[in-house]
Amino acid sequence: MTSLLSRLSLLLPLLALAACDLDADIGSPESPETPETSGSLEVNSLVFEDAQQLSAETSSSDFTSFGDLDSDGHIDMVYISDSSLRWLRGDGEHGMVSGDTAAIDQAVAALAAAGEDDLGFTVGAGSREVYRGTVLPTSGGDRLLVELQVHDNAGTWGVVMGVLSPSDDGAWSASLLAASDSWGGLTPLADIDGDGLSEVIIDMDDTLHIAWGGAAEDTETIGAVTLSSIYPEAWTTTVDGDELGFVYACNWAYGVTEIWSWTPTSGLQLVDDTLYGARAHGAGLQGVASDEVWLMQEEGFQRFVSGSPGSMDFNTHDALTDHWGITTGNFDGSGGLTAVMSGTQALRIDGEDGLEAIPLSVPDFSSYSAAAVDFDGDGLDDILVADGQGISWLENISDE
Ligand SMILES: [Ca+2]
Ligand SMILES: [Ca+2]
Ligand SMILES: [Ca+2]
Repeated sequence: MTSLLSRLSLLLPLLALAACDLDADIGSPESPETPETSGSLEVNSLVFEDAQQLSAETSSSDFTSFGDLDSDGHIDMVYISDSSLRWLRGDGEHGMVSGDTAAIDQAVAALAAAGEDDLGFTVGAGSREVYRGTVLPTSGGDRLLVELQVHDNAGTWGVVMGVLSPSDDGAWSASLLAASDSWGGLTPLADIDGDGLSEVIIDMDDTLHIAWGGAAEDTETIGAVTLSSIYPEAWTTTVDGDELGFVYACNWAYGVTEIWSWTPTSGLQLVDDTLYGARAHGAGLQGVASDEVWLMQEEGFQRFVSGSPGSMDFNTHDALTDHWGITTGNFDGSGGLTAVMSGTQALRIDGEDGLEAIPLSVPDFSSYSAAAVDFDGDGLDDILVADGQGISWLENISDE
């Protein structure tokens, strides 16, 4: 286990970068089924402005997630640097400034301490590393999912995972969801039971649990997976008929290897364990309901087709020639998925017919560290690039 751990410690910063795009595909919360007739923003060519630097902060090797941590109506960016959670506040004037992390750091320390009973050891001084931080969209104030690797002074290690919640006075509180001596992950769901609070999936010890409302005291075990994954992804969507559930992609940092689905009626069902895809995508943020779930595999997209069990049968075939150079998001305002890569054509997924090419004008950017997010809130996802030069914004200025 020690050699695996040391290998993982080396790999984690790189793997986090690989996972960056996975969770940052933020689209419109509502995804119309038929954008042509819904009066949506859908545009038929994409135009992006030259890069504008938002911040000199560099985070090229960091996991990124987006939300509004201080409830001021402006999108903020959460990332990890030196094994700590950091955030950049969107200032509403096309800039980002470093957010104060003192209160968040205190809550992270409290979370680590809360895991000690389950782990059976005391977390040593300076032996706490955040390996993932994900925004949990929450009305009234976004919460944060935090995953920690901790050690005692003798080198025994474990994983502690929980939810950080903001309060009006700027303090953050920590709530423990799970602790274990093996790797696992958390991922946000939308509000499935309709009580107004998003749910959280806990993937730990080869078992999936739902923490209803993100509360440890309301946790339900829903079934076993082959192996708990460290960067799981899930999208809340209709899984079988009209029943809301989720599609779950196991990602052990090397790519998506298994897809599962769950509804209250059908429970946890294996959709496919024979695939291997670079990234899974919903048409929006993971904690927001999505009409569609896609897996990017080799040179095509595969779509989740609902059923009991569902399948990944719909395939766009070989439409993509360079899947490492693609950033996906709601770039056309339809709520569906659009893929942007270097060149003069973007690809739009048409649920019936596969992919449609549309004209594109975009400056060169490194898609490896890019994320889709509607930074200015105009309904069209923009591209944020986080690299050694800082954080840059490629504003989406496509016209209807
Ligand atoms: Ca904000
Ligand atoms: Ca709920
Ligand atoms: Ca925008």
